[in-house]
Amino acid sequence: MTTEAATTETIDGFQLVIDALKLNGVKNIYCVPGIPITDLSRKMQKEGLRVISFRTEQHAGNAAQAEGFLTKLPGIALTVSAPGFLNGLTALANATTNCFPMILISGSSEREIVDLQQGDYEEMDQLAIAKPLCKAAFRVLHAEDIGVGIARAIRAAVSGRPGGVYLDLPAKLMPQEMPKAAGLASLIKVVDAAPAQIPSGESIQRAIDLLKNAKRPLIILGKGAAYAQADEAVKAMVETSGIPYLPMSMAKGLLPDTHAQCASAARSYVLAEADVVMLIGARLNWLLSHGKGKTWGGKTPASAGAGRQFIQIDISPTEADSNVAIAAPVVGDIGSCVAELTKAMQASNMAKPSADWLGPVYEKRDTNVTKMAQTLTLNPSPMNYQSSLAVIKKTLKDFPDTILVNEGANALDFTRSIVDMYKPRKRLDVGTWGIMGIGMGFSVAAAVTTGQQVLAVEGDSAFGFSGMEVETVCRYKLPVCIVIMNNNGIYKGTDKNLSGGDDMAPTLFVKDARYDLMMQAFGGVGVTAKTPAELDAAIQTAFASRLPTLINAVIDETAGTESGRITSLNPTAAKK
Ligand code: OXT
Ligand code: ADP
Ligand code: MG
Repeated sequence: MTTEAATTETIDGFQLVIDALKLNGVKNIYCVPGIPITDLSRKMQKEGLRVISFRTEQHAGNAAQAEGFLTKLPGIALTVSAPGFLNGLTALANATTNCFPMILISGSSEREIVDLQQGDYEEMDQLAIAKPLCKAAFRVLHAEDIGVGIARAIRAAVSGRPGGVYLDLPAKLMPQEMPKAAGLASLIKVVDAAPAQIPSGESIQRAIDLLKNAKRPLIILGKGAAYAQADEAVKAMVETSGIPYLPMSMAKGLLPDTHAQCASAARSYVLAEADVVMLIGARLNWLLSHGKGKTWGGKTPASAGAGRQFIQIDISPTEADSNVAIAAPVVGDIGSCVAELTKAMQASNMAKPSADWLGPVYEKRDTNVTKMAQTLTLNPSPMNYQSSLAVIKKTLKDFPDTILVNEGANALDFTRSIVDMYKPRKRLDVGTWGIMGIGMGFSVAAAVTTGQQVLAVEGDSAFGFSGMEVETVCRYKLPVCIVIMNNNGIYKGTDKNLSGGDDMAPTLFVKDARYDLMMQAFGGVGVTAKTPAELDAAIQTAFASRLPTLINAVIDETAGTESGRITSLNPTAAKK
């Protein structure tokens, strides 16, 4: 190449976007192609990014947020303009709500036309619409700013409290050319995007003072603690303290659910009785009854003096006091905070909780575990949630590396309490919003990101939200085994049309639907299981072959409860 040719060599927006993502360790792109990002998706694949193409953007977005939770790096979703962008927004908002890092990159139409509302192809002011639903939103207009745009998006997604970020790339940006050397020099490899945040010594001391004076201490581990990937440090702190702990749903397995200090099976008891509660990466939102009321034994929290006291470890300095007074906020990253706490516990020779507290907690737990074990041995016909989930419980015990994806109402709640988890970040579910539709997107990302076997336990309604993505599972030949808890409807299959008319009740679906045939349509394995033995055999075959499999597990249609375990949030049902 002549010197003259070298100086005029150019690079375009497509290549700069790809190079910037690769430079920052991005490996997977979850997308739905179309104008204006079809060529971008093709070029990404050509350049070695794994491009996983979905049937609807919501599920591409769900995959991106699951990858974010599993890896601590932002998962990337790529969509077309207006309608595709809107389809991706539910996932972006859900990621932000759950504190999962992801970046939604959308192509968009011409700014000049959009701003004058002149009716461009798929015209929409996407940046303005995305802003309230995510942590940060950026638009790049010039090729030379692509490096900065992607660096800012990555930092915003993973630093501090993680969340969703929107990156708007107008169609005109992609073919823009600039001198190659300057273009490459404009790319930024983000350094230390989520820096350690060390808690102050005073905050640690305040927490230790509370714990030392506690008579009935409790630790609550949330999904932020699982996300933090500080597994050994959390384990060391919990074990040094000797304090019983409760895992929130997606923190199950951070320490094995069979751990001697796990109080899951005594949940109501410990929440009502504990006098000092240490929250680690868990918010006092609706899932914890906002820290007050009946769940908490009706005791009023107080920042000083009598009543229950809270310690809250969180990376967000504004989380404390959001629902009740937090007597000892510890602000920092979980790894650093729990390491400091362990040191302080050891240095001060902090005593373990007394038998007066541990005795009743573990007695209650053991009684409930025994009661549950008895229920699980029953083999009613038709199969119910308990007898089918006894099989899944055994599966997770035999294959603890399996990633369990779980959604539904009863299908969610029974699975959470029956199926023990043994390893961190192996349970992905409906999270903070209780959102249906995460099933197939989360399953695809779990398989793509980790290579592990995935088992998706789905209510039949829940599955319907992302059911078409079984084609995606089959197309990429992913080791995903889907079990549909088929009870013919939402919550149960026996509702009546209150008008007495011919239409089915709004909570019902076609009776005895053959979801297994959907899987067969795409070359996957589809099986119906009517007994625990048939379910077990089908799962064993799926795991041995690692073939995409869907098991239509026929559940007693009378077995469910309205809204599962959250009936109290549904005032009409609660009165029934
Ligand atoms: O201590 P006590 O005695 O209380 O007992 C507790 C534990 O101690 C004990 N336990 C154990 N015992 C023995 N051994 C072990 N190992 C053990 N572990 C625990 O068990 C009990 C219960 O324990 P748990 O679960 O820990 O405690 P609890 O009190 O339940 O916890 C409270 C919560 C709030 C933390 C918990 O309930 C929770 O996490 N809940 C999440 C609920 C949730 O998010 N639900 C999903 C949303 S419901 C609804 O909105 C649905 N929709 C509407 C809709 C949605 N969501 N999204 C969109 C986009 N559109 C619409 C729809 C459409 S659900 C739904 C579909 C439903 O139909 P499906 O067909 O899909 O599903 P089916 O119901 O199966 O038909
Ligand atoms: P759960 O639903 O399991 O109770 P939440 O989503 O309510 O969990 O809470 C997660 C919390 O974890 C959020 O408040 C978030 O700020 C916090 N968090 C996330 N990552 C970290 C981290 N690395 N260090 C400290 N806190 C974190
Ligand atoms: Mg159902």
